[in-house]
Amino acid sequence: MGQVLEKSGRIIDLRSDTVTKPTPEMREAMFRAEVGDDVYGEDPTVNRLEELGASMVGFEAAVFVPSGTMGNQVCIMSHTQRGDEIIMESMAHICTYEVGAPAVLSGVQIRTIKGTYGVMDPAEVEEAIRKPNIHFPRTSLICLENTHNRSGGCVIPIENMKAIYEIASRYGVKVHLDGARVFNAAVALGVDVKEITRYCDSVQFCLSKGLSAPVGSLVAGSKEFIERARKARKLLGGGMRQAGIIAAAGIVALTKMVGRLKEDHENARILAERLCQVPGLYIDMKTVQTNMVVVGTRGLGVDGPDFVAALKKRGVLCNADLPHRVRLVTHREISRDDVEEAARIIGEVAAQLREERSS
Ligand code: TLP
Repeated sequence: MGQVLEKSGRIIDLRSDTVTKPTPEMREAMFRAEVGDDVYGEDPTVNRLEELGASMVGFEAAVFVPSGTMGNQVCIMSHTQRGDEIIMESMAHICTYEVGAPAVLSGVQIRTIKGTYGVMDPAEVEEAIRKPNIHFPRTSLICLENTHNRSGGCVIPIENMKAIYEIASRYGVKVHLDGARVFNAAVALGVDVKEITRYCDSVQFCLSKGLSAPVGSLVAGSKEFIERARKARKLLGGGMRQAGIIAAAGIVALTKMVGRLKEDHENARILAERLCQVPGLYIDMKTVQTNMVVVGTRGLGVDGPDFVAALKKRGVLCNADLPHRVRLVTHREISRDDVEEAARIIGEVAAQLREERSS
């Protein structure tokens, strides 16, 4: 085992905020949760979570789904028809990390637009919306992602969302927000999350990332939309039974865990500032807006997966999200001390690799 493990006996896991475990308060709530069969709409804890989630993001209704991926897919399925085209940013989670699901499950094709820090130019979005022509598919949906994962957790400005939403409305096209980390965006902007979610027709947000619940996401929208989404969830096998057990943790996530996300953002900033000092590593500080730090390794002459493997030996876990880039994510189980320790280890590993490359 690496030095860190020898010294502190602990691993610093910066792979994702998905690794967070439920808090003692969540476990207590799970233990005590009142439950029923949710496919019959009879689980009081799920019903409470859905009402709470819907009201927090300013929609009429919500449905509890097992994952962010299912949340996005249920929304795509409910907004589109087979053969439609949906527009999103070229590095969106939906087209990068969801196994081609829109094509498989909904029979739609994706049209991508290259963004800057995850932000699409509204004029390009308007141009990409298909105008009537017998040859063209119908554009039925635009998907936004806030925060934007592959750009390093960047926040999509509210003005940009508003501009795209207004264009979409003019063409009768719906807007879905992949808000896996929308509460990180709200905290970073210092606004109520409703200020963000007002510019979409549906949103999915994850309870199991920085908010630390063990499982689950919510999909929110109009009553009529959520009825369709509930049916799509059933079709995908996501109709759960006594799901109040996990919904109980989700209620704690929404009521107790949002405010603390700012600690994760502060820790990410400190980590980024430290790593900026390491020769061979590249960080675009403009991307360090929430709880992620993406680090270019090209300057070290090392590719991302090799850097990940070298760090793992020293007890620091992270992921390579591009061939020459690693992603570090801060979360509730990463303290300020962990960040300092991780920065120190990453600096040492980088120095060692640099030396090896130059000898
Ligand atoms: N993202 C995960 C991995 O899939 C990459 C992570 O570690 O960041 N939308 C966005 C923007 C996401 O970042 C994720 C998860 C999802 C959707 C999917 O959520 P889950 O993992 O619950 O299906």
